[in-house]
Formats: sequence, C-alpha cells, structure tokens
Amino acid sequence: MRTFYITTPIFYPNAKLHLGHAYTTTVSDILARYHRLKGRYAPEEEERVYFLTGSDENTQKILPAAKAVGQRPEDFLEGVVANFKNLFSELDISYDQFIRTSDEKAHWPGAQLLWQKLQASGDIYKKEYEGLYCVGHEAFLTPKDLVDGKCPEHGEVPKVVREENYFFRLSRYSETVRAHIESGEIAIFPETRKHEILSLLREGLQDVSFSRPTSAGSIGVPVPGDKTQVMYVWCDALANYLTALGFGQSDEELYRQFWPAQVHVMGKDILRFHAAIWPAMLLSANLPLPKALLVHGFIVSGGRKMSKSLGNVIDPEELITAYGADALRFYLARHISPFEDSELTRESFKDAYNADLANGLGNLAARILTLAESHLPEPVALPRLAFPREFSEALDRFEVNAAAELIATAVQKLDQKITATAPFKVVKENPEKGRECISELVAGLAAIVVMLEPVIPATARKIWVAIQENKKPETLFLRK
Ligand code: ME8
Repeated sequence: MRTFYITTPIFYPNAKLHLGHAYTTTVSDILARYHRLKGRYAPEEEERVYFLTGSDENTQKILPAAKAVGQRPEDFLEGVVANFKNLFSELDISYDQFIRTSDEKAHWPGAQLLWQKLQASGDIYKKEYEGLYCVGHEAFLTPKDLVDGKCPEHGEVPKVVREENYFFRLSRYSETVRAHIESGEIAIFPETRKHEILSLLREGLQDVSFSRPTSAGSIGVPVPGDKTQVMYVWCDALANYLTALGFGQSDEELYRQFWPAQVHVMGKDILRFHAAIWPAMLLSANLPLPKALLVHGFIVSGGRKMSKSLGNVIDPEELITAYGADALRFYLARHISPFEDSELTRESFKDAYNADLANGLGNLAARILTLAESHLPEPVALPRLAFPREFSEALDRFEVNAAAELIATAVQKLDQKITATAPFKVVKENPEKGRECISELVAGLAAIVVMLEPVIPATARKIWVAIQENKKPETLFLRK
C-alpha cells in the first residue's frame, strides 16, 4: 500500500501559536485527511497516512521566555505545549504524533545517531568561529542580511558570537542537492521557490556551525562523544522528521514504513533549512530524501509578516471563539494562498464568513434539507460518491485554495439550481416531479459534503448526518 508521510514544522514553544502557525497546520491537516479518504472512494488508491507535528524545544528562546513569567523552563514548556495541543484539538487537527525535541528517550538517540552518520562520512569538523547570531532565526546572519545593523525580520541586533564548535561540511553538497532539486527528485512547490533555492545552491553553500558550547549556556542534545557541546538547534530539529518514526530506537517499524516523507510543509522563512541543509544531512548520512516540500507564503497583517516578534499577531482562539473552528479552517483554505503572501484582517474574515458560510453553505444546506424533511418520505438513496477529478488534482498539487474554490463554486451552482427549478412550487403542482427535484438537490449536497470532509470535517459530518436522517440540521453558521 502506498504511504503518505506529511509533516509540519515543529514550532518554537516560546509563545502561543498565531494564525500563521494555524495556517501551516490546517493546510497539512487538509492534505492528511484527503489522503486518508482517498481509498474510501477508490480502494485501489488507498494510502496509509502518517501526520507529524510538534515543538522545537532546544532553542535559546525558551530560557528568557520562562524567566519573564517566573517559571522553570520545564514548567513553562509544559504549559505552552498544552496550549499548542489544545489549539490543535479545537482546530480538529488529526495529527498522528506530536513530537517534543526535549524528549530524551524518543528524540535524542535518533538525533545523535544521525550526527554519528555525518561524522562517519567525514562531514563534521571543529573550528574557531566568529559570527552574528540572530536568536529569532536561530542562525548566523551575514552583515549583508542586516538593515541598520538589525535583523529585518526580528528587529533585533544580532549577538556577536565567538566560539569553537563543530561544523557541518555543507559546502560539499551544494552540487548534489542542486541536482536533486533540479531533476524534481525533491519537488518544490511552488516553482518560484524552486528557482530561489536553485540560485542559492548555484552560488555554493558555506559550511555551517552545527553545535554550541554548553559553557555558553546552550541547552540541547549532547554531541556524541563531547560533553562540552550540544547540537545546533536546527540540526536536532530537522532530525525530528526521522526520530518521530523511531529512527535510532529499538522499534524502527514506522521508519521502515513511512520514510521518506511525501511532503514537508513549511513557510518560506525556513526554505533554506529544508531545501539545503536537510537534504545535505540526509545525503551525508546516506538516507533517502523527502519527495516534496510545500513552501507557503506568509499571512501578513498591515503589510508585515504576522510574527511574535513584531507583535502584530491575531490569536486563532479569538476567531474560533467568535466564529467556530470550521469557519477558521475554511477561511484559511480558501482565502490564504498556499504559495503567496496573503493579508488577513478581522473585517475580511467576517465578510468572507458571512458570504461563504452563513449565507453560502449553511443557507444552502438548510434550504435543501428543509425541503427534504417536509416532502421526502425517507432519506435519499445516494449515487456512488467520489472526489471530483479537479478537486483531487488541485490537492495533489497542494493547491488547497483551488480545492476550496471548487467547493464555493459548487455551492453557488446548487443554489442557482434551487432558484431555477423552484422545487417548493413544483412539489405543489406535481408532487412526484417535485420529490425528484428535491432528491437531486440532496444528491448535489452530498457531492459537496465529499469535498467538505477534508476541509471542514465537523460541518461535513453534521450535514452528512442530516442527509441520512432526512432532517434539517441545526443552524450551521449564524450570520454575524
Ligand atoms: O521556524 N504566515 O518555528 P516557528 C504563515 N522551529 N506561516 C507562518 C507565519 C506567518 N505569518 N509565521 C509562522 C521554526 N508561520 C522552527 C521550525 S522545523 C524542523 C523547525 C509558520 O515557530 C510557517 O510554517 O518560528 C513557518 O515556517 C513556521 O510557522 C515557523 O514556526
């Protein structure tokens, strides 16, 4: 059976998640659900799916964040992670595993095994180094990355760091990684991001610092054989995609089944790590490469990336409380481009909610099922259902917004059909013909439910049950 292993980035637990993080995770969830459902309609397309998310905990961001609220780092992390999981549960995120990179049993041995493989290939060496470290990025920047001496994304002056640490011979892999991306062995969506990374690879990659001295107060996974150093946070973070599957542990069954990943989902800010460093690490370790990277744009607010450090975040909880989780899922799916930056405001959200859901889908389902309840003696015997071809094709290209657009069009068309056929009149003049008309509308609604299932599963379930019980559902979306 085919497998589909999909991952989100593991998020830094120094603060609550905002809409940008909710976006990555919702898109991943829609894709995971779609792949799980494929086999229901076409058994030959059945796939085994594994969906991973988690938190990136060996970061320098934790200590100051915990200190600011007067908590021990462990307690602080527990709280934030509980918060992440709570949001994911409200948002109906169907992850199979939530990995925490502070987990010494589950994550550390695999991260260390990967390190040893890089070392065995001769790709780890020690060097004295001085550079400009941006904690926001968890990466060294070069002077040309700075604007007015500050990191433009995080608005902070980077720290000058001089230390001896281990380096990864990334430069050795520029050519091979480039070839794998150019040939499409690692497919990058969208094309523009592929070109961006190819031009970077053509310039050639520099070796990268891959550890920090513990004397500098760094926390993290100990470097095998050297107690004075811990791994650079990105080195152990990227390894999560393997360690979550049991890589480096006694039970590697999941690893054998699911690696390589079909797709790593992420924002464009971390493309370089996933399209340059990660493939190079895997090549060095002689491990298979992921099949695809889905690199989405940012949710922007007031023209700037929504980000914790810029303080322009919208809390997804706020929208969920006011409108419901499916309202948020549908908005993210339809109105945020998976490839470009998209602006989101409270006003645009409200307008879209009323148009798409309260007056759109919700109203349509209520109209059709009210007619069905009053005029049909029993539930409609539905024809065989399936994902429409265009819908599958859109999701196979990761174009979640195009898939959601097809839902919106189908809702409009079915609405127009009600107006054009006027079943409420027909049923009075010719009851049999009227019942036929209504049954067709119910079948049309069921066809929409098929597409709704991966996108807004809870609403899909409610409409589905109403169709099967031949009853008008309770109000799905209140007008705001
Ligand atoms: O980078 N719009 O974690 P992170 C859309 N721990 N997506 C956004 C966004 C925005 N405004 N802001 C954040 C890290 N994201 C590392 C990842 S993976 C091995 C380690 C999303 O908490 C987007 O997916 O900063 C981005 O790549 C991710 O959150 C970064 O989350």
